[in-house]
Amino acid sequence: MTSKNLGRKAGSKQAAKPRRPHDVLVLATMSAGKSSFINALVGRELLPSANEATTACLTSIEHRRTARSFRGACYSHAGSRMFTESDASIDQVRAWNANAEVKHIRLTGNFRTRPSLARGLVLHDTPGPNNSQDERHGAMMLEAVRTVPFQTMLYVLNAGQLGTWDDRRLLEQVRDLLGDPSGHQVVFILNKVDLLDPERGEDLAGCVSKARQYLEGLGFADPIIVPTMANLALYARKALHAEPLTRVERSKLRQSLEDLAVDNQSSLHAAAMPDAVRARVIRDLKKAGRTRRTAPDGIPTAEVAALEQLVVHSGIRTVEFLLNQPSTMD
Ligand SMILES: Nc1nc2c(ncn2[C@@H]2O[C@H](COP(=O)(O)OP(=O)(O)OP(=O)(O)O)[C@@H](O)[C@H]2O)c(=O)[nH]1
Ligand SMILES: [Mg+2]
Repeated sequence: MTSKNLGRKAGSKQAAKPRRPHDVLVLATMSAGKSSFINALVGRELLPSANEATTACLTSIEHRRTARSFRGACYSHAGSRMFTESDASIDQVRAWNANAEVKHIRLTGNFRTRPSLARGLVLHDTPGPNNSQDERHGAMMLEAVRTVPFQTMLYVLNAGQLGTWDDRRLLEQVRDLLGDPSGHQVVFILNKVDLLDPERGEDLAGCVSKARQYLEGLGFADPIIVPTMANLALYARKALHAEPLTRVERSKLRQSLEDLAVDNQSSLHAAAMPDAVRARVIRDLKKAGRTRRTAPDGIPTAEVAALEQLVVHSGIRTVEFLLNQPSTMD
């Protein structure tokens, strides 16, 4: 595999199938939550995430509905395949990511999303470029922007650190590299909104409006901004699959379910997006509230509806909808 086709394996069996490819490049400064966000979309903990420089390689994850497990392979800087795995786990991905000889990891599997995402979706995770310990992270991110044939860019903003110099520099770089922005769909993810404290004046609508001013000032006209809580969406999806959560994860999930019982629409109303998309997501929220889906082992049936509503409220469902319906953004 050469750096020219980092996104897709040319000549592979999948390329022969008729389908609409949709490559999505995920960019942000370090620790904004790119990998966490992708884990939430995939519905399982597949990519390592931590509050320090974590992702070191370009990691491409393709959604294949019929797959029973996540198949993986990693590639060297020279483009040769180094290792393969028929059932890749987060530990395997972590080991490949830590190997300095690995440049690119490819994974293929079924994203646990309801309703299912469109076929042909490939999410490309990149390293945060502002790692002062390792300049290769910045070079890797830039190479991904130049070589991945993406149609959509998800740019993750950290709601708790809006407008840092590093973020501004990266956005200016992205804007200049994109050239004509109308050639791509750009969706801004305003992640970690669970950290805002409305009682201290950090309200969500104000944060979205600040983000909008910031982005417009940098030349991104009328940006789509989706507030998200990637961590909570992943915890909810893990709970829905009866997967174990840590004590801290359980307590954060419980707290957000309590918050949701008080207010479950403000994040959807605060989002900067076309009204048609908002209306559709609010319909999904109501539908999730009425769900009668059988609960997996250990989850009270009543909680399934609340967990599904939390996934919608977390903003993840909005992004899934935007990815499934790119034309809504025209
Ligand atoms: N509170 C909160 N924390 C989050 C959220 N999303 C991610 N995090 C945390 O933020 C930290 C960084 O997340 P990552 O997903 O590793 O960030 P990244 O952008 O992939 O970082 P690099 O790969 O180093 O560039 C981790 O500790 C996550 O648990 C969120 O929605 N809310
Ligand atoms: Mg990462």
